[in-house]
Amino acid sequence: MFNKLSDSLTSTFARLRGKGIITETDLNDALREVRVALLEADVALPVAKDLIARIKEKALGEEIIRSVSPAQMVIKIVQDELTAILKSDNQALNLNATPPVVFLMCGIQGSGKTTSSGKLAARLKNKQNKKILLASVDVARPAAQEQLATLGKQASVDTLPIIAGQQPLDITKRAMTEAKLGGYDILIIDTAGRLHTDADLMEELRGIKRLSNPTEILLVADSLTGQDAVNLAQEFNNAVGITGLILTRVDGDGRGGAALSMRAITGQPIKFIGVGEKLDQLEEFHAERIASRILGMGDVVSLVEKALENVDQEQAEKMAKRLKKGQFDFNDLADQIGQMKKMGGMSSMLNMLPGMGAMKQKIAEANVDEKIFDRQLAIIRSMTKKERTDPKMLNASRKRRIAAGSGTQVPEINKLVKMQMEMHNMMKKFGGMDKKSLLRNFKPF
Ligand SMILES: Nc1nc2c(ncn2[C@@H]2O[C@H](COP(=O)(O)OP(=O)(O)OP(=O)(O)O)[C@@H](O)[C@H]2O)c(=O)[nH]1
Ligand SMILES: [Mg+2]
Repeated sequence: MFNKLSDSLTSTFARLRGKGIITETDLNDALREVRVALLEADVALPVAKDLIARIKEKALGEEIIRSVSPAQMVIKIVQDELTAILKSDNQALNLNATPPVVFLMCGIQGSGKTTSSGKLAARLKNKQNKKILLASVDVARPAAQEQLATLGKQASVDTLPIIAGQQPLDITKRAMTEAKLGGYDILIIDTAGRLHTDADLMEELRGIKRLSNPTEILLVADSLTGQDAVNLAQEFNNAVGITGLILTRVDGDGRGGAALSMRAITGQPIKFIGVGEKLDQLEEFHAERIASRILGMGDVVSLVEKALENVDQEQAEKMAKRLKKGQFDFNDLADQIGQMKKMGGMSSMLNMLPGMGAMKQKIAEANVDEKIFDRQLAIIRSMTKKERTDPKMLNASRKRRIAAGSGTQVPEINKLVKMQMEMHNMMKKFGGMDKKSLLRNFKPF
């Protein structure tokens, strides 16, 4: 569901990338697009505004000086702020009460309360070995209690026996007694989504809360909800004071803004996400992962860290010296290809690169084979020492000899020669760059 936001942000950052230095104008342009992307994804205006202000403050501050590259730094700041908005310390369910611990599920009609109650029960039973009692107090919709009983059966979790005609507050009292007497660890109360009026619904919820004293009041909300999400979350929060959110239909094609908005507006954590109709399709919420997904990027920072780890320090310094003089011959190219190989080849790198969707497609189109590194190295090894340091020597007959020696074809050698030339020209232009910039600008093909 985060694809839409992710797509527009990815194209914004694609324009930023490649830039050595980012001016305030660039930053403003980029942030304007980030803002549009957020709003288009249904992030509520105050939330988007606040986010942009924080990003701008950080990006213009001194943090950018220590950056990997200014563009990457901006992306990183955006990602960090998204993560900060989404993240919370108290994501785990609060079991801190004398059993039976009560969880109260609330939310509007059709948001996924009943399904999520079943999922949560299955999860707590299977993963934490808890003894769970499910109880539905939904007498507003026909067969609502039966629906929960069916889910309970599927999950092998007990449900409170149904007594026809009993009203929500009485059902709540009975559920409490049953949970105590039956030695249950947790009682999950599923509620109605709609009564005659919203005021009635809120009043009923307050009554159930008073009787059951829940440690968690979980607002179940459909992630496909657009701008309404904010009002909705606020309304429930004002009425009963929610302690957390369960976002459902994250498997759908919504625009992803609801998660950000509801989290920001209520200040309560997103505890779980529903990713399908089945009982086991409930996942813990991971802020970093969702922030990355929203940005449509891999972990830029870990990519750069990995790159730096793998670069042989000494070799990098030697290289830096040569670059200062604007030199780049086949020996240097061989070094670079070796480094690329060490870094785990293209495919593992691509998984960490930003905008990997677009990149991967390009790579697939270009039909790049990782074995290409070995072939390129073979070509360079088949050159004489002189040829390696003086690429201009490579005439047609020398190329034929090298092709025969390396088991390749002349066109491949031409490609490599062209690559060396391009690198050489680039190095001449950028002579004096530090090793980080060097890495960043190295394109193996
Ligand atoms: N794809 C998908 N479907 C879901 C998810 N969660 C719930 N659903 C479906 O949404 C529909 C409504 O779910 P319910 O759990 O009945 O919703 P509810 O909030 O209890 O509805 P009321 O009791 O009528 O207020 C069902 O068809 C569920 O299977 C989810 O995470 N992904
Ligand atoms: Mg229901």
